[in-house]
Amino acid sequence: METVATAAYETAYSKPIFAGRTFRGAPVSELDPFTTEIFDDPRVFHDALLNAGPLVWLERHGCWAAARYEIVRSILSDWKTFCSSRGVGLDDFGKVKPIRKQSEILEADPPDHTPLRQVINRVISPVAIKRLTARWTEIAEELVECCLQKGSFDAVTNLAEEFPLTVMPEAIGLKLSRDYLLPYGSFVFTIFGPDNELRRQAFSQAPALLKWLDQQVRRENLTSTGFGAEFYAAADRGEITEYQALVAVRALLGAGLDTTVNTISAAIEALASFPDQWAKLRAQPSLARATFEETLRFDSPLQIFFRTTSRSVTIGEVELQEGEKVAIFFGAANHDPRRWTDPYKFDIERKTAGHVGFGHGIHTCAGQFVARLEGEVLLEVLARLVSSIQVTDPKTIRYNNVLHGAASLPVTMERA
Ligand code: OVV
Repeated sequence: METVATAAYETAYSKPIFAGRTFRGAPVSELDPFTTEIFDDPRVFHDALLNAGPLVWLERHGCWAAARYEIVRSILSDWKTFCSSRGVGLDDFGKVKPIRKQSEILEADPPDHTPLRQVINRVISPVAIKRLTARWTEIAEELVECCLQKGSFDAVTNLAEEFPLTVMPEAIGLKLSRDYLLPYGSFVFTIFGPDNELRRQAFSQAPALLKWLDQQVRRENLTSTGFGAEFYAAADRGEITEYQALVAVRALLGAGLDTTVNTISAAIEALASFPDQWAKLRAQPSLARATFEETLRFDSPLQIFFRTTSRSVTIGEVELQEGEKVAIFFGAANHDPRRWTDPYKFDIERKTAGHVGFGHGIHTCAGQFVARLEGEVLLEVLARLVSSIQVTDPKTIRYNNVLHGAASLPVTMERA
């Protein structure tokens, strides 16, 4: 197996990426991927993983890292061997009790996973959500108009957060406060990571967040139209249990906000950084959906989920035993030069099919059509109403163990 340790890798972080040793035939990294130095600049680390071979041993966490596109796809395709029911974070639910009640959609394998997934697929299918387009376009136009009046504003809080926070509670049918939506999303994702400061901080917020959540997801606290009511209607028809309907609402709240916020701000940042692509989008606003898709590849909002081996398996030359954790690096796989030409070029006309920004296989993002509609609507409105986007100050990063995105992105926009 190739082991790579070039000069660039040696200097990017506080310690070398590779220890110069192997473990069970794979290169060993002593570096902790769940630290601010890598959150700030993941590319060097990702390129090193991609170069090193099919698997790298992350010594700090006692787990494997998979970054190459083909390996990532093959792991995600093989849900029998690489299961989700033992958790998609670093904790093995076979050994550690989950802090949230185990998700019957995210943290489940077939056959348990299947009925709920089918209901979710139907309730938020492309056809089912199409009716939202006109209303969401209106909201996006109002919001962008409001930003244009400000001139200078924060593309994260004023736009990337504001849009999903306006359209999603209404679409789900939430009656109660939206105040905890983003904190809950951050919490859910960061606890997939290792026991570090970020995760301990999240734990300290758990009681308040889980109490809020418990109220939000109840049938009586949802409007009679909306995704939530439709999940409960499916329960009434006996397609899923009442509890599974609750799990579906909970999944929308956890997975459906921070992820799109990050993708929208990433798209705005990329369009500001690649003026030729912004010009292309302005000339042809119908490229909005493709722009959102390329953003998912270029700057993937979800960086890492884990799988657990349910039996022994060989990847490359490494023999994995039952009960091992593998970290799937979605963002890195979306930059694998074996698969993508010029991977760090943002190209809205690129053929993005097959990117793993929404994952791959039976657990592929269930909300992907909702996310795409949000992205398409907002970017199309920007392309029509805005002539220029300039980043005026460096962005700040929102630190999270598995999500990647900005906390602030100061911009100015001019009216078209
Ligand atoms: C994909 C995802 C993220 C967060 C939470 C859930 C799912 C859930 O099922 O609760």
